[in-house]
Amino acid sequence: MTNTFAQDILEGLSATEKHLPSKYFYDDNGSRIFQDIMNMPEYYLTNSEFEILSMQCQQIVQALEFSEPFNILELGAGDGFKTFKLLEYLVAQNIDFNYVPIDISQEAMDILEKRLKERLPGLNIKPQVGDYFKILKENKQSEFPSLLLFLGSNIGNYLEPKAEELLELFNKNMKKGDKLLIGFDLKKNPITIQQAYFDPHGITKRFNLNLLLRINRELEADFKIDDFDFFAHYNPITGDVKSYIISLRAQTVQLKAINKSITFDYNELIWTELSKKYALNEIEALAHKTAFKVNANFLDCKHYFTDSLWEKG
Ligand code: AVJ
Repeated sequence: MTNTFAQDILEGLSATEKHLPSKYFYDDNGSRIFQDIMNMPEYYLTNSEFEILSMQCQQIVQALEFSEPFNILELGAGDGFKTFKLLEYLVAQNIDFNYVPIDISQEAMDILEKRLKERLPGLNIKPQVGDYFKILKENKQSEFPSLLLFLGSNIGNYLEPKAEELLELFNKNMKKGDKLLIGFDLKKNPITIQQAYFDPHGITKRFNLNLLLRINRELEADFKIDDFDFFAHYNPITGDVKSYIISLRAQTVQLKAINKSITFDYNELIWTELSKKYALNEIEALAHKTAFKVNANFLDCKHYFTDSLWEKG
């Protein structure tokens, strides 16, 4: 199950239709570029979810119906910017809870911990760097109820069978009555979505090409970044945004660390990411299929995004 970086990259680049896993975008540098994406006006997801978590935190906390103390585990916390408003509300209400942000970037967790300790001195925070499921499994032993946060539309990165598998794994590692607050980006005007992912500033391009730089560094490869470009496309029927790296020339790249070479055709594509958009009825169906019950949906005023509150039945 634990494929290494080298194995995953080689497998993806050896396929007839080349692909690379988007989870590898997030080295320290990639996590920083993702912060830049979240700050672009076109990337509406940030503001939509921020609005939900700041304007509706009272309703969200009410809907939990938890006894105190409880745990909040955030999967892929990043800079925790969106979650701040919810945490701030809980601290201001003197609600007794532990906040456990989890991320694969040590740098992101260090920054988050430092910032939260300054801004919310009353907060109980225990950051964890590493594997979601190991931490979730340990948390299942906790006597306190738990809220899992899987925000920011991270679920959109998974193909349907993988999304179901992941949600079933969450479910298995939760106690009856535990809740999951999960962010879904909703289907909307396709132009709005297209602009968020194929941005005019070239930031999302940098985010994608950074993966080639990471391969250069970690696998001693010789990708020439200027010989690659970026393309993203939204299909409003399926709800799929697909992102690609384009090879601008016929070229061969050496991966010295694993003694392999990869040949690219002129204009050949490498598929790098899926960012799936959902309709509310599709979210409902996904919850039921993975043994959850939907307690509530919290939408922003434009109806661009929902934080959906699920309960383990
Ligand atoms: C972090 C997975 C939610 O798919 O919207 C942003 C990543 N990719 N722009 C997304 C991303 C291109 C983002 N997620």
